[in-house]
Amino acid sequence: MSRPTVLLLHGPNLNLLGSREPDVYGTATLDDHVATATAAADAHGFDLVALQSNHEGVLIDAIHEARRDHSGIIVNPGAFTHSSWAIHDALAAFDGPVVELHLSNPDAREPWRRTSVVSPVATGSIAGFGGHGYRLAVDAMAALLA
Ligand code: CA2
Repeated sequence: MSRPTVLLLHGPNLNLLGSREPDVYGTATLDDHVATATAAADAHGFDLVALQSNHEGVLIDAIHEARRDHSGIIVNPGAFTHSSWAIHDALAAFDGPVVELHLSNPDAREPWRRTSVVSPVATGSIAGFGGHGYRLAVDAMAALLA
């Protein structure tokens, strides 16, 4: 029997991780985080499919395709977290569990980061734990899929 798959989705500028703002986002690259999450998922018996895009429509298309292809979604929407009702609507149309993930704690930063339009359509949110958040997000997803 084939293993379930979970979409690990990253939004704009997260491809720059490790190259700038290490005080906020750490020194690990996006590939490092994907490798951490992939190993954690493997231990739980599911596979991850990772995608990063700087383009809102690409992210929305991936969420739509997840309706057919994936059991759950772990998503760090980047700054779209705070503005994209289109990503909100796409996630609302996904029937499985959605884990919202942030490296930093947006609530402890600038006031405009305190609103997430993704949180209302996420099963739960993990923020502020840096790279460790990937393990927490995968553990949460495993519990939700069990
Ligand atoms: O803390 C997070 O994970 C965020 O989703 C990161 C977003 C930010 O807009 C959210 O408020 C919180 C920004 C990602 C930008 O990442 C960069 C990485 C390195 C250099 C520049 C930007």
